[in-house]
Amino acid sequence: MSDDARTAADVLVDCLVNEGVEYVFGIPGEENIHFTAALDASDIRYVLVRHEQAASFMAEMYGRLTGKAGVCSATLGPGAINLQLGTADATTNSTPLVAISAQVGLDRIYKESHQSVDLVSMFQPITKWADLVHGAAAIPEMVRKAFKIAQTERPGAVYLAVPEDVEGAPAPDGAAPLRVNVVRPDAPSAAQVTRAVDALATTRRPIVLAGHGAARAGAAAALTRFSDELGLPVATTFHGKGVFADDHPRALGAVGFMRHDYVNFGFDAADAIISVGYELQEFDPERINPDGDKRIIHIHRFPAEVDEHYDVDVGLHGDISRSLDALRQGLLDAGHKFDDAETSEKLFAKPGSAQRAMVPAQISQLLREELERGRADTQVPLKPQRVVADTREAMGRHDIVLADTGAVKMWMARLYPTYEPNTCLVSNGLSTMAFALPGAIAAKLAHPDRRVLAAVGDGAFLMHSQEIETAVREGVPLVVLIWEDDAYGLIEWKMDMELGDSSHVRFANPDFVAYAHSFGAKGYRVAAADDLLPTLRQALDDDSVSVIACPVDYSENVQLTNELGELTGPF
Ligand SMILES: Cc1ncc(C[n+]2csc(CCOP(=O)(O)OP(=O)(O)O)c2C)c(N)n1
Ligand SMILES: [Mg+2]
Repeated sequence: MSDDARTAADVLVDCLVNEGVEYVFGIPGEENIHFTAALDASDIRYVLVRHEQAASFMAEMYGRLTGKAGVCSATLGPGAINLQLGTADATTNSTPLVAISAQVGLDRIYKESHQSVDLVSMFQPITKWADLVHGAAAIPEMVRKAFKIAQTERPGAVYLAVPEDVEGAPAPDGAAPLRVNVVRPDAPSAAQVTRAVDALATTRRPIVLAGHGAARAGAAAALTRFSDELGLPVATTFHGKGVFADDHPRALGAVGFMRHDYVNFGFDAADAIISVGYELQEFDPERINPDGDKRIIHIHRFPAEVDEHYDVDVGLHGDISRSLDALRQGLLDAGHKFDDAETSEKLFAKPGSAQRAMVPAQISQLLREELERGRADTQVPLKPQRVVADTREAMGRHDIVLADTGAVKMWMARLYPTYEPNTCLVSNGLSTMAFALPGAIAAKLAHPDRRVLAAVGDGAFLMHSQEIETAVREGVPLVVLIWEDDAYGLIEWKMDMELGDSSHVRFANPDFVAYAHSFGAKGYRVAAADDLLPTLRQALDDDSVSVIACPVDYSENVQLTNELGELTGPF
């Protein structure tokens, strides 16, 4: 193309290429045809979707798995508005995402005009930055700024509106992408480390809480060293699942369930929380510090949010692995080691209580036993524990499962043993429904070498089932496991628990096998409990798109919350 024919849209695409963008997820519109054409002429793969909201979830999951902002694109007005749910989900889930939409031209944006709404104002509260591209010359700086903001801790979403007359304008002479620089974290200050060592010296039973930030920072190895050498137990948040392997002897499991779960016993007895990359949007700190009396060491890239149940004693701000290593060394040098043969008994025994000591192994044993009971159960509809056990059995350690929002998330997040970060993905910031199927498409594109499974409720599945067509057309193999209860199960659970009855939560489903076939995907129905594992294996080994409908018995839900409510600790 001669330089004369180059448009601002070409500059925009050059800038995306410069940022390392591999995929743009979206639906074109009349007002961004130059952008779409420029993408087509580039090495970026355009993944055409069937709903812009699904594009936003795809961009989010790509960003979550790679640390590089996922990009979604839509036309102005309705298309842009459809991008908002995944955009908000990305911001609340600390995930880098860049949403780009068209906007009406500058020649009419100031007046009442067809399809014109103030998109920038609509995106502002759900992004770290939202702005209108005022002219072609601004594109290199605005794109660089967008990616820098989206990808810098704490990551989140950014939105750019590109007016129709801007994208089609001639490219300004010399407009070219800017050099990509990355904000790098440093070591924590020596003074912070010393203060944290001193603070922990007065504690007897600290517990480590590893959150989403630890997963993003790649801090798994440092976290394991920290626990191993100091003898400290580790719980994770739902987003942190896998950053500390669940088969490690000091793993306590994931905290975040709506009731006092097994893992909470660890927090009940602790007098300090060493929190590693935890963000308060992941779950309310009141759940682990109800009296606000635990000493809190906050290790993250940035200072903590203010909350009366999260009164930080010392903050270590810097690279998370380096902070963990420095604190570990500081504690060892000062002679503080929390769990050797003599102290392990004391670790979880409340001072002055007759309660027998609880060591981490006893907590993880409760989780294991629940899963084992499920594995052996043969009833139909299947027990949730059986579905979780068989899903775990069918998946490899690196494979990726996305657990959608609903009762399904609760069962998966609390029970699914996870061994590597970002291999069990939930949305627990915004907790949106329906991200998992579109998200699975992006997960497979980000990691073609891994097998990907979306575990979704029947309610959430039908919110974005149209994306099966996208997966089939784009040749993206994945498995969708539908937990079928003919209801919005989580809401029914809450109503049953708190009101003793439920309303407006039950619905009918289509024939999921026929539905899958109609898209050219494979469809299975689990008729016996022992069918689930072989069906999962067959579908996962198959290089195609498969949908498995599995009836699930959610009478287990209220039973679980009742049991947990009565469980005071068999210790
Ligand atoms: C987009 C969206 N709408 C509504 C909700 C509230 N909500 C949370 S879980 C849930 C029910 C989910 O039902 P289903 O997908 O069938 O999963 P199940 O709970 O039955 O496992 C609802 C309505 C939400 N989180 N997100
Ligand atoms: Mg359901």
